[in-house]
Amino acid sequence: MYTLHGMMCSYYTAKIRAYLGYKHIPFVETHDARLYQERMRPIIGYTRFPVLENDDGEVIQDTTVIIDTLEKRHPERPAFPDDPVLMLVTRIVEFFIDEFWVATAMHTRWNDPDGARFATNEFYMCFGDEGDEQVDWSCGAAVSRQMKAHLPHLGISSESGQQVMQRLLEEATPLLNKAVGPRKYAFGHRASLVDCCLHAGYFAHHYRDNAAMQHYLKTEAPALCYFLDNMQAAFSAPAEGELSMTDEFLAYLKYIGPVAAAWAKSAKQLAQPILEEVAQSEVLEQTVPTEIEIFDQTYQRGTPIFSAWKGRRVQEQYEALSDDERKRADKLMAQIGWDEFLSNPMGIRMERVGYHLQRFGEDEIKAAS
Ligand SMILES: N[C@@H](CCC(=O)N[C@@H](CS)C(=O)NCC(=O)O)C(=O)O
Repeated sequence: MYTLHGMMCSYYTAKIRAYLGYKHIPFVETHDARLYQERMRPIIGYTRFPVLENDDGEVIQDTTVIIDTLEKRHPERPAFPDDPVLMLVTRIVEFFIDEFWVATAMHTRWNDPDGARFATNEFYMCFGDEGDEQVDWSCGAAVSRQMKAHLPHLGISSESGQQVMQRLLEEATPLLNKAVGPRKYAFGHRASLVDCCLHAGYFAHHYRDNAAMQHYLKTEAPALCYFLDNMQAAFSAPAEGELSMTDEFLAYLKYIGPVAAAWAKSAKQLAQPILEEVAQSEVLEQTVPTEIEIFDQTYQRGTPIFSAWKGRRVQEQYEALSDDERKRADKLMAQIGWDEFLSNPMGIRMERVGYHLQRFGEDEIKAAS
């Protein structure tokens, strides 16, 4: 039996909850912050939600690593598409939603006073209302302070950054609302990992926080709301049938793809010199300043090297394709703006060792330089 240490208001917890439900993997979910601090934090070495604990003592942190591990261990009701080209698209969406889109979720939560009030109150309920606001994770006020401290490096404390996020939300959401809905998933009539990612992109913040974005979704994007409720109860989501690209989802990908690719490219360029310098055993946790051109504006934000790793995973999926698959992929990648990123590979690889990211083996470095 697995225990999911998460929170209802946590962006990434929604991805794993949907995944476990879809997979029919038995689990219990706990929102006990004290239990987390006492038992999980000493093992992982930092506080990050969600964490998955197995009865045999195994503790896995990071949604991507959790899903990679469980998908191998529990092949029934596969969440990864059989078609490697659809898997490539899944990795792109995962990269975008996990690493970039999260800024839209932080924006609607913390830059809307109603969202901030709602979230702070939730943190009080989860973490308690007595404690030192300056001491990490000691009470609701301390957690709110820490979360708000992320706004500058997400590029959403400036007015221009907020405008970029708002426009992205208002233009991408109607497209997704056309692509998913009742009995309708991103790749047709069957759910898969990409749906868990999209669900996470909206559920905890945009959909659940009692703020203007929630009202917008309920009034303007009812099919997407239906999908989000459906994925929250993903146990009953269908696991049979072929997955395929739909016209509606392709329209969504054509919109978000170039934004995601521009940022992946920028992260790659900035990560490369760091990777060339660091020792292999060094923990990679740098955040580098990145900027991309979007809507005729320069959007600046910090990019953790972790995001470059997620971009590298997209590239690895592409590199594993056969010649025929690559022909199909190249056509699609050109349509969604990922051709340039994928044709200029980053030589150096990274890997997760324990709960940290490190540069991959020495030989790799020599070969790349
Ligand atoms: N890459 C991680 C991200 C997890 C993450 O950032 N979780 C947020 C809550 S939704 C968190 O714990 N943030 C704490 C912090 O940033 O201090 C994953 O996919 O699990």
